[in-house]
Amino acid sequence: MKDFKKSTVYQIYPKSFYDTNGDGFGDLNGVIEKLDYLKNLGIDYIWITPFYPSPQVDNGYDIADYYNIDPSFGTLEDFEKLVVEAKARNIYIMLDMVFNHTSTEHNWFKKALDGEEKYKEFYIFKEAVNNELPTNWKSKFGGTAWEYIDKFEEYYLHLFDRTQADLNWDNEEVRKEIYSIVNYWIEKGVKGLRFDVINLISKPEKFENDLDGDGRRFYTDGPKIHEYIKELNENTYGKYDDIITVGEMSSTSIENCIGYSNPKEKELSMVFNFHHVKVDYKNQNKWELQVCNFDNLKKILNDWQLGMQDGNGWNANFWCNHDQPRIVSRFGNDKEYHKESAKMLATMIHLLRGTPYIYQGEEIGMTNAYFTDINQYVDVESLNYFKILKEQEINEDEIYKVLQERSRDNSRTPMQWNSSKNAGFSQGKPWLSINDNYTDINVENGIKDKSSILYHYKKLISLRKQYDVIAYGNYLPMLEDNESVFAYKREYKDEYLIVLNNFYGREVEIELDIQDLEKYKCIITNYEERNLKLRFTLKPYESIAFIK
Ligand code: TEU
Ligand code: CA
Repeated sequence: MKDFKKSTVYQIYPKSFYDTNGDGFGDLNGVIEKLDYLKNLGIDYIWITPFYPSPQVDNGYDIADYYNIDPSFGTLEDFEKLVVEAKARNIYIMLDMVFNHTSTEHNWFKKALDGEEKYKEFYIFKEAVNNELPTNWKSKFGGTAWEYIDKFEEYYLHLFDRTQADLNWDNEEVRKEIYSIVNYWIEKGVKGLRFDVINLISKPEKFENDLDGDGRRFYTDGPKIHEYIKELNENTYGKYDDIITVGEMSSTSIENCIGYSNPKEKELSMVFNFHHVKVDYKNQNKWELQVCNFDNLKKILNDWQLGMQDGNGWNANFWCNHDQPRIVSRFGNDKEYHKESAKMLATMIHLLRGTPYIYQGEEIGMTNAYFTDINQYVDVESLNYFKILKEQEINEDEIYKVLQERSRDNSRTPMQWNSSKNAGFSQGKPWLSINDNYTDINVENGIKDKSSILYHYKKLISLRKQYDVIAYGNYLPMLEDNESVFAYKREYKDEYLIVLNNFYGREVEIELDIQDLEKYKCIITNYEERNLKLRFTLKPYESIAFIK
């Protein structure tokens, strides 16, 4: 059995990972073929984003059938083989469970539209109020959250795309269907579950306009959320002691996340939150640019580290996923300091208290796509916002600048395996353009060079297994007022860890207050190894960790 505090999770976006049949789409066999690469990296779990039958409006987060595999990804047999082959390499599979909504192509929704009352109750249909929409809530992908159905003279709720209808969790029948789905996959040998936007499932009793917001305050961490997660736990994964779970928590609070992840509460093993990856949003708006507010980043990460520790909660720590731009292009420097800044960011996040998640390609320093033509973009959110920003009469150059930084397609470009055609991802035409820098940034080059970003990640994964202080230690912020350095200490029994990270491309001098200097040894760095001193200068993007 694995200890999730000593584990590292690797996220695979299968559509962009490896294509084995030349149709331009990555597939499950592609994941199987690359298992040795992942074993070598040392990861413990693979989280695979949705591969179920889906019209792919939101790249699989619009599920039409929870019990099958979309033919473009393969078959159930392929999936079963993946579980077995992964296990043979001591890797477990974590599935992505999307239960806030289904695709409107799901049978439940189709039956609802056919007027079957039982299935209408699976969703959230409301009448107009004073000839207006039921509420003024906004979809997270732009526009209203309500879609009108003529024949019912009613609207249904969709917090995401109009083809992603929100499920009615207050209906016990819905909850039971969900338990069956989860148990079905557990029986197939799945050892991890990632629950998509799970803190949005409990809607308020009364639906009302949000006079100063987009509605999120009514359904985020909603009234029955803890009750529903406890019930889910009890009826599914809670019956086993070797299944780990992670909840994706949108706009949440530390207090709620302690509830979700404190083992006493019997809800989830750990939680993702997104506050630290919004520090470059201007006015909280993803579509307005601002440079990373470093003070804010430090404050948020320190508050979450300390808050979750005090409440015995557990964080899932990450910089990248399939919704986020590439971190080296974002808080690092993907030009002059590509290697240095990618390694610094890796060390920074992996040595925190919590379980680290790596998103495919992050371990070789993949960068943003920098697409220059709207036809290169595929993501529904990017396409919607391209229209919305145009309607706001923002000029096209500016819109491209925003998309180049914020589009989710940045993280979804195909994995760069080598410098051959299509980066070794596919023999056919890839569904999304490959980043031009693949001849330089790719796995094969990473394997050849012992000083690569790839080896740095490999080392971080093994350090977590080697030193208990990384897995279990207490967290203490250091140099809190420093404007360029993110530093912290960890302590566990008689083990001590010090981590120093320069977030900028200039030197910075720091002064430390530490006893027993000579007892500390360097365990990882992105420059030369050196000794700890009370006063020293960190080089551009330098990152160094010491252990006593
Ligand atoms: O994302 C939830 C979510 O709200 C965001 O990360 C979202 O993509 C972002 O706010 C848009 O700016 C999850 C999945 O990770 C995402 O891929 C899905 O599109 C979404 O849920 C709907 O299922
Ligand atoms: Ca394929």
